Amino acid sequence: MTTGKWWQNVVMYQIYPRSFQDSNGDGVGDIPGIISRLDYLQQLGVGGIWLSPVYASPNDDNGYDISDYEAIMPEFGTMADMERLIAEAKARGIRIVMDLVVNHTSDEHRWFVEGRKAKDAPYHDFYVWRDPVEGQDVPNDLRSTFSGPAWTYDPTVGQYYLHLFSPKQPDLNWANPVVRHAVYDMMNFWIAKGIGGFRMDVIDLIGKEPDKMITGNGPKLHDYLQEMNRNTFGGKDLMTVGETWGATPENAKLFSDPARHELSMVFQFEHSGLDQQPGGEKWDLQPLAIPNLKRVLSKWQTTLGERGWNSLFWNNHDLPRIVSRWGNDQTYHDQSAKLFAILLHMMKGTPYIYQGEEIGMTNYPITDASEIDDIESLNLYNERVQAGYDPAGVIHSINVKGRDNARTPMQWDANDGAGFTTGKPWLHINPNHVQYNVASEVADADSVWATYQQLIALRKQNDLVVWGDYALLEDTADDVFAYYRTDQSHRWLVVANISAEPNAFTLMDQAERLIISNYADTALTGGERQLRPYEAFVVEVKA
Ligand code: TEU
Ligand code: CA
Repeated sequence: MTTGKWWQNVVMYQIYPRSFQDSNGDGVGDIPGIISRLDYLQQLGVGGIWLSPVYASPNDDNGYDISDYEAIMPEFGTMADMERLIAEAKARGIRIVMDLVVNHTSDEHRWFVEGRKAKDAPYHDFYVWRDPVEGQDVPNDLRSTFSGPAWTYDPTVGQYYLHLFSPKQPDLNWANPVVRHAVYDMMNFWIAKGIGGFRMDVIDLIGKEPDKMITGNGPKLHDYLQEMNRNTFGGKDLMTVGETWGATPENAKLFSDPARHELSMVFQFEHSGLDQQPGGEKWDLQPLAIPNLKRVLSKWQTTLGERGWNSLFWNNHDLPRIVSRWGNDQTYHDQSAKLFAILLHMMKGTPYIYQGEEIGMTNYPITDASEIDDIESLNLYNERVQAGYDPAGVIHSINVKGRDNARTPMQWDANDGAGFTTGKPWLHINPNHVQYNVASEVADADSVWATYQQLIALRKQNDLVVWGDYALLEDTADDVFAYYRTDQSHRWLVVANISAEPNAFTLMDQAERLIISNYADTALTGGERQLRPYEAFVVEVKA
């Protein structure tokens, strides 16, 4: 018996449509391709799909620059295909969560095309414009996430417009109520099509006050979200997850406390920044210290324990692959991929799997700048090389942190084209698809895939996984991450040795039953034991 909302009980699956499944040999994934893989997703057991953008777009940032919110990108299919996807998914118990990208549009969106015709043109005040100031290059020092200033001068208008991302992604002016209501109308258009909800791109930026240099968590942010809730999804059985790079456990409660009528949950990135130098950019690397990972994730688990709700993820289309990043994609590929799966899926919150994670897909190291596709990495490369950085060092950072790592095509089988396409793929396919692919993983009862399938089933069968209290086991070796989940009748102990070295661990409880493990012969005996490299297991212990 399940209680709570549907989105508290499911595991979500993110699809990056360009790279998931091509159906017509043009090398680009598409909606009919996704439909053809719904049976696969049902077999895996997921209850929802977060679909990265499928709207009309010139693809400056692969669909995160939308030129028409109510049209489908022709490369991906038609609106009829989209409606069929929603219906076919629903028939399999899977809801489609759309990506809502409303901090900005494409510069090719009709609103911007009209608005940039003149200062007094209709739609001009849909965007954030500032007059030039004598003696200043740009209105202020705000920077674009994709390098360079966040302001671009438009000679026709004689003003600068704001873009926190690329110049082809002008920021919408959320201070304008007409803009807000145009967005709500568009959301209602999609809600009427029967979708399951929205993932909201960089939603914590919409309350920005650029003149005060405030971008994230602006003063009006929560007012806007409550207004959006009232005008669109509020009171409906939909899920909403906000992408919030600046979230802290305290403000995450503001977003996700049901009494405030804002969002179901947010994606927080605190753990994701732990391998970056404090004060540096994501490219400025430092090794991950496991005690920090334990501290940060435990803080989120307990702060959002009673009010609010966590999202759980290692991967998405912006992040490097977890098995390459914090696991070991050489000697302990399967063990470490399974370890991160077990560690995350036993936590409290809604887990998200990013396509290919369930088969242990790895990063794709490039050797030359000509192999870069992503706008963020391309701009970074040019900026840093111009500034005198060693090109090989920049390529190294891109190999470790760049977004193309996550975007190589899905590895369905060992054939040329990896079962993704019969044509020339839009982005390089990882040659290790001959080893790591869906066909071989699904056929192997001991695979990474089988672990994900088992974890999803465990969540469905055990209320404890959804609702149980979380408590970190403090007294362990640095690299051992262990925690309890407890409800009225049961207690589970999760143990993970996040290291290629063995570590001692003392099982103090009386073990009743092994729930899942990534080594075939995990013993139930109590007392001290040596955990093997990347060993992870869950045992039910005496409560
Ligand atoms: O990402 C937000 C974002 O800020 C990322 O670009 C992030 O900063 C970067 O990967 C790390 O430096 C969202 C989308 O997920 C991303 O794909 C888009 O490019 C971005 O918004 C703009 O829409
Ligand atoms: Ca295609």
